[in-house]
Amino acid sequence: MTISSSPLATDHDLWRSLLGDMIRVRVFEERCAELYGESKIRGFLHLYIGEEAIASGVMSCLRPDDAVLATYREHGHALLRGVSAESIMSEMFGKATGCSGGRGGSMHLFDAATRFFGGNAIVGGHLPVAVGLGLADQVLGRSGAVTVCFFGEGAVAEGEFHEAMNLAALWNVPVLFCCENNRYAMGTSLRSSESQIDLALKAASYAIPAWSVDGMDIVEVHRATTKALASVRADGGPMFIEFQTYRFRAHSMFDPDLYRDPAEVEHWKLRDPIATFARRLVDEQIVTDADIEEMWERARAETEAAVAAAEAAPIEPIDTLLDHVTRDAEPAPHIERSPETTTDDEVWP
Ligand SMILES: Cc1ncc(C[n+]2csc(CCOP(=O)(O)OP(=O)(O)O)c2C)c(N)n1
Ligand SMILES: [Mg+2]
Repeated sequence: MTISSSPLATDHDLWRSLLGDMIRVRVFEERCAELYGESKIRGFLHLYIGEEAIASGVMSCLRPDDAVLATYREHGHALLRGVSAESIMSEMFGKATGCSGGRGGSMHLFDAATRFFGGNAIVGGHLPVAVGLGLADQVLGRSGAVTVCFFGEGAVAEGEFHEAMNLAALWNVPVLFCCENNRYAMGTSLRSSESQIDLALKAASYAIPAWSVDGMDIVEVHRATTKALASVRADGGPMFIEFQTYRFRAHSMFDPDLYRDPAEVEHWKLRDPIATFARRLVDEQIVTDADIEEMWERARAETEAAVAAAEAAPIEPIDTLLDHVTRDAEPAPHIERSPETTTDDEVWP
């Protein structure tokens, strides 16, 4: 699907706010990278830098009663869904005030109040969950509500992708599938792993209307999402958008990024969604350079306040350590324990 890049004659407030959204995500994540270097954030950390136009464009089209699911590269999605920077940062610090109580970390941000269903670390694992949420809306008659499911192109190699596409179409559930195709699944390029790399065609083969959109252009993202959501809300059935994008950083903080030609990375950086959109808005006299500098300043202030709150927050108290932990009341019958083995009951009260 191609949408012309005609001047942005109307909706100036919207375009300004979308630029501000992308900047918020960029600033937050650049700070996260620093904090990782200082071991304030530990475990895994997957940055979305370069892909901000997708979450910013899509999220701006959603209603409070919609549901959102994303992958482990989800800090920006959570932030733009309305989860506070403070509770996200605290979660990444493993603090009790984090949105998942400090138990999830970077990959497992959750927030029931904004219907943000993760933060999912298993590739493709949340697609069937999205279909289930959409089915619940349908069965409960919550007409017009849509479940929006973000996932990387690596998920198309998983069985869950195909199961989810099939059932979403078969049961006509209101899900918007947003495939963030950044061309690599860790170090594996799409070209080297899939015989069919037209991802919209894969979705269409399940009778789901599907488009491919430039994910580096927030105007295209916003316009395509607006149209797709209108269709899902009206007809109830699923839609699929492939957003073509690129991550500027390595897969995660552990990845030496040896599989990409540096020239390819530099080529994509020329299409930085923030820099290109900022230039366009200045050229079209929708914002000034001073407005843009103010957006960066505001985002820095928001992020620094979140860091300060996360630093000051308490770690999980020891007496809640076993909350949310479940186990079978009796050991499974096939497990034989030798007398020397410590039993569960000795460890867990
Ligand atoms: C089922 C499963 N297999 C393997 C992994 C290990 N893994 C973590 S991220 C990743 C790559 C996923 O790439 P993609 O879906 O394109 O998302 P991206 O990281 O590019 O945003 C893999 C294979 C996993 N988390 N889950
Ligand atoms: Mg990918």
